[in-house]
Amino acid sequence: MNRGTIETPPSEDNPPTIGKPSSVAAGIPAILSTIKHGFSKSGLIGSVSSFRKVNKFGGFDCPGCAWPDPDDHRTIAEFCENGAKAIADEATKKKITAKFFQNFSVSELSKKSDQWLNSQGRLTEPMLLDSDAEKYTSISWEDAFELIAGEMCSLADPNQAIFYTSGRTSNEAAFLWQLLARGFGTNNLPDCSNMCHESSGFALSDSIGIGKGTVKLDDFNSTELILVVGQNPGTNHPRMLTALRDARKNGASIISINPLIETGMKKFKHPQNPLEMLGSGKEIADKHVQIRINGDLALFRGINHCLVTNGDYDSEFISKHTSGFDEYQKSVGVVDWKLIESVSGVSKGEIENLAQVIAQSNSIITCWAMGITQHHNSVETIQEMVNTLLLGGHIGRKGAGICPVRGHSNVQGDRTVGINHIASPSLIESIQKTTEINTPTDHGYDAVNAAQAMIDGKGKIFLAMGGNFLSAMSDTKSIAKAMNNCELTVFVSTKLNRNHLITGKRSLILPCLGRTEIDNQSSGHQFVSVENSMGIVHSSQGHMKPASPTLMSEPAIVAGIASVIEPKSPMSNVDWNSLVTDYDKIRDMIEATIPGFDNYNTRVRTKAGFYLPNPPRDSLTFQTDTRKANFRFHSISSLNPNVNEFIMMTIRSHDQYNTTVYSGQDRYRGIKSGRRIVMMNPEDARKMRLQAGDLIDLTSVFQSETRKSSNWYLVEYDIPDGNIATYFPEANELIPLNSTAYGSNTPTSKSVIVRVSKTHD
Ligand SMILES: Nc1nc2c(c(=O)[nH]1)N[C@H]1C(S)=C(S)[C@@H](COP(=O)(O)OP(=O)(O)OC[C@H]3O[C@@H](n4cnc5c(=O)[nH]c(N)nc54)[C@H](O)[C@@H]3O)O[C@H]1N2
Ligand SMILES: Nc1nc2c(c(=O)[nH]1)N[C@H]1C(S)=C(S)[C@@H](COP(=O)(O)OP(=O)(O)OC[C@H]3O[C@@H](n4cnc5c(=O)[nH]c(N)nc54)[C@H](O)[C@@H]3O)O[C@H]1N2
Ligand SMILES: [Mo]
Repeated sequence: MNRGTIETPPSEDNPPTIGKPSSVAAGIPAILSTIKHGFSKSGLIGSVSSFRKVNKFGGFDCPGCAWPDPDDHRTIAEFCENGAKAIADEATKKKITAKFFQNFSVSELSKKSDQWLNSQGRLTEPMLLDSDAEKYTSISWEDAFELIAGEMCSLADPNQAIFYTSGRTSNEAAFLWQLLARGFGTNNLPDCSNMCHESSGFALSDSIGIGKGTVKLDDFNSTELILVVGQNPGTNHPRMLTALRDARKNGASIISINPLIETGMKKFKHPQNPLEMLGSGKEIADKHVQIRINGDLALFRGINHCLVTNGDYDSEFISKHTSGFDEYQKSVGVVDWKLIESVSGVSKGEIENLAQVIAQSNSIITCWAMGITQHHNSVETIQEMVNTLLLGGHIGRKGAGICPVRGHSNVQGDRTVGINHIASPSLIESIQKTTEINTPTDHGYDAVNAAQAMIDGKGKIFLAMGGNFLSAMSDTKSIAKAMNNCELTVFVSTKLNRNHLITGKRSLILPCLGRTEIDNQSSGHQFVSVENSMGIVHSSQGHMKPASPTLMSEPAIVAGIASVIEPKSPMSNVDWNSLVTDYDKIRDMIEATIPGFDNYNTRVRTKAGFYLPNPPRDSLTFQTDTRKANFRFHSISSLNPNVNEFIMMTIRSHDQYNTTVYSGQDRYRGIKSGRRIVMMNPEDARKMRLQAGDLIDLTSVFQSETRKSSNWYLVEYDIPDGNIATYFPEANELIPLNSTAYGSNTPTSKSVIVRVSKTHD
């Protein structure tokens, strides 16, 4: 039988076209790009009405990222160029119907590019790929739910089912999803967090007793210093640039620590400020520290060494609120500067200067994202960055704190309402109380372990609430094997992606409503709720006509599956279908189960929503083993590539949303077309006898394994020597499945050792 494959990645026939990186982010090009995306994809009327509602009180939450909106005011449009792309992509007028699937077999579709798949439009009908079929065909919602329930109830062990979640899912849908998994009898709840900020959650829970940040947006207005580490806000969190610009206006210094000098950190023109639009843009970062990939633990060790040995620390805060300082002081007292300089690529003098700036700042915010979380030593690095803040007492103080900047717009909320492969005793107890579900106590699979279980034949049904597990995960070929090993794969999705084509024996696509669309249930027009990066829970309500009358909402799909399972294999006292007639009932159940949601239905209806409790921020209370914030010490580890090996990071371009590719352009970095590119330092290229435009092969080396990927074009770029950059998801096949961060088990998407050779050498 001929099914989809990943053996022939769609290659690019032409070399990339390259210009100069931009010096200013946003401004006129961003507005033009916004208009182009909004108008061409969803039509004039649709785009104007959807942009008007985005991130406004009573409107819908922008699906672009998890950056918060101001508490008390919203500017004319609290959205950005890339949020607009995400909205236009969902609001597209193009549709995929059953006829589309008659025209193409999955094998044919699997040979198309990611950009082509996404551009075919919204999924509109439930589709089944049957055991021996080569094409998807229509199926009714009832039959789809019967099929899923039938397969699930015939499993020998509930742990053979895996329930994946991507971070766009609302609190309401996510809460029901984890109830279904746990009611069915498993904690197999991997989610995109496992590939994203899991390292942050893991490190922070141990250091400060909560796996979240400790700042509010308002803290950016009164801070003296902001460190932006391993993050590219100009592309991935453009609304953050407004906060950075305002912080600078108020006198804050901003330091960017990144192997690349990203455009958003150079200059910014606010698209809604006419005066700024006329000028040459406001400077953002005062300083760029062009660190080597994976050099951050060494850099912060050097900084903390200086702070401790110079006596630049807050003894009162340390003795009152922290534990472990004495041992930490001893351990950082002696450092190997040669090692620090070679691993970080930053000189001792520069590190001493940074330490001085830090010592002199009365309030510091440290922000980070994927440049920090996707390495072997991410947890160690994050704990060392937290140590810097603990030394100066920068927690629970105005203008200061920890700020991991989340990615998917509700990834933090999904975790809060129970999407977690580990169920805490208190969660187990409260779920039992509200639903009579007996949650198993064993840990379930995270993303990497779920993939391994499917490869080993232990996982037989893979159900995905959104996302694109195949392309988002490391080691694409292994994940394809994992998918093919399943009896059934089920995808609740809005757009077509590669995972729909690399499936189990049988596969279902269940098309759902998106954020922008009206969700009508029997009690009327519903809203959902989400939590942003700073712990604010607020409502999100769609206003657009759904792409098709056949679409179901995510909560209704979960209830549809659960209510067919319930009589076959009783699991709870939940009346699933009644819950989704009115989402207030789901919120009541969340309130009864999850701490911090008191008066949920009332408070979520207030203008800007409400803050969830945050003990370190609110009262300097730390729910750790010592009941204090912990200093943790870890030795500096490094990757040690051999001569002629490079450390590769896989990053996002300006024209993609994770695995959704909008175009081959990366405007801010000056890439006009081409995604199969390798950014390399010109000096390294010369040493390797390579030049821009050469076609090259990449071979990753991990333990005794190698993985090869061909057809990459060389681009000379300002990146530290010994480092290269490629785009995610094209380069994911090079990242070994078992190459993960200690503690968090996150794939090391920013730390891959590769060899580079000219194709056909
Ligand atoms: N438009 C758009 N917005 C998005 C997304 C999207 O794909 N498109 N994705 C969303 C999601 S899920 C997430 S998680 C976020 C991701 O947001 P980011 O974390 O900003 O995304 P990446 O492109 O992975 O960028 C990582 C940055 O870290 C730097 N870096 C890499 N390795 C290192 C290192 O070792 N040390 C340091 N100091 N820096 C390093 C890279 O040069 C790059 O600038 O964005 C969210 N928002
Ligand atoms: N090499 C490498 N790999 C990475 C990363 C990296 O930096 N480098 N980053 C990692 C990170 S940070 C993340 S978060 C993951 C992302 O992993 P995922 O969240 O699994 O991937 P996405 O590409 O965001 O998922 C896109 C799909 O979600 C579906 N979708 C969109 N909106 C909705 C909706 O409202 N409801 C439903 N049900 N479906 C919807 C669409 O069908 C779309 O095709 O990738 C990770 N993988
Ligand atoms: Mo993410």
